[in-house]
Amino acid sequence: MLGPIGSGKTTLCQWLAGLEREYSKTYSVELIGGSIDTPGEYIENRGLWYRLKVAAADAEMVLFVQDCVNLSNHFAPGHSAMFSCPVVGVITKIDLAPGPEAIAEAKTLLELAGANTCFPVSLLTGEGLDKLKEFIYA
Ligand SMILES: Nc1nc2c(ncn2[C@@H]2O[C@H](COP(=O)(O)OP(=O)(O)OP(=O)(O)O)[C@@H](O)[C@H]2O)c(=O)[nH]1
Ligand SMILES: [Mg+2]
Repeated sequence: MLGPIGSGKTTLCQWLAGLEREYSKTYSVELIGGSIDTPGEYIENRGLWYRLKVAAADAEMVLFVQDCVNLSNHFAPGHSAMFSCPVVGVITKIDLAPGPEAIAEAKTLLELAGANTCFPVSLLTGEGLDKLKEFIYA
């Protein structure tokens, strides 16, 4: 899981592992169920990108997580090229989206980063998670 601070990485890990959703700030790389969670600081600070590469060394898939409320762009164009496994985009907080254009903008950011398949989800209501899980575990 990789994405800006507060984008929903830990909450998504908790959903995927069937755990209670409980806010917990991520300070280091952590294993939650079958997911590798990373701190948002690792993408927001270029100097720490190498840590993401190390964290993803044994991953089968990388999820770029972007929420559609805070649309500040921390991904580089073609960011996915840094990883040797498939990269998928997850657009979170669709329950808070001010309108469909916010979701479309988040999708554009993820596509520019190289995540060509994107899943809009709400980690509050669970909307969209079935499709994402189907894709991940196929
Ligand atoms: N309404 C709503 N809240 C969400 C959603 N996803 C995450 N949140 C909330 O956003 C906050 C931050 O979520 P986290 O999962 O901790 O974010 P993170 O990406 O792990 O953040 P860092 O550990 O700081 O990098 C929490 O209070 C979550 O409950 C969503 O889809 N909808
Ligand atoms: Mg976290």
